[in-house]
Amino acid sequence: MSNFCKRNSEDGTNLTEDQIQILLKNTPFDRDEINEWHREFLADVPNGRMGKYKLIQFYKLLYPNGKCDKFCKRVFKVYDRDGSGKIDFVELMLSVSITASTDMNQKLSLAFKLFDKDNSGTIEREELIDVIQSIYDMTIHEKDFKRRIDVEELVDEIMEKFDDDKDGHLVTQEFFQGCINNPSLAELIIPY
Ligand SMILES: [Ca+2]
Ligand SMILES: [Ca+2]
Repeated sequence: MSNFCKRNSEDGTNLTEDQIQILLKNTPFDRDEINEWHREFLADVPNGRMGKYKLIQFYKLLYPNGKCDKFCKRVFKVYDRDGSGKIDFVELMLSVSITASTDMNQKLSLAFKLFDKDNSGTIEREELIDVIQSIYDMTIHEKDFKRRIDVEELVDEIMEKFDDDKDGHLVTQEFFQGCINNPSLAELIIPY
């Protein structure tokens, strides 16, 4: 029996009770919704392990005229919590539920991870430029998106307003507080 469960959880096509419990605890979805999401996930990703290419395809549906590759590669790294090189159903649901939620702290903490490319625990100017540029490459062509913005200028403004101690690094507190105090800037840089 235990071997059977283990095999199922490893091949990613079955939801274990442990996984359901994690999702019930950490997402707004109930058991039926989780099972329904899982069925749809498997219809799209039959082996239960989503690779980078699949994620890029998904974003291309959302932004058919944008360049999604770079942003997707970054998102993929953040969603792939255990660094296995694939996104499983639980990882996808945990991240998607944050982007869909109204919990500002969770959203900011996901955004912080997105920007902190080298996992140093702080966000640097170059990281902001790089990630914001990739967001714009993806979204700029959409007609409802705001006019083209000079990314370097935008980043200068962010550093000016967010970096309280002017040391060139944004710690979590500076990033969170900066986004809360400057909602119009936050809106430009948080892609969900
Ligand atoms: Ca960093
Ligand atoms: Ca600082």
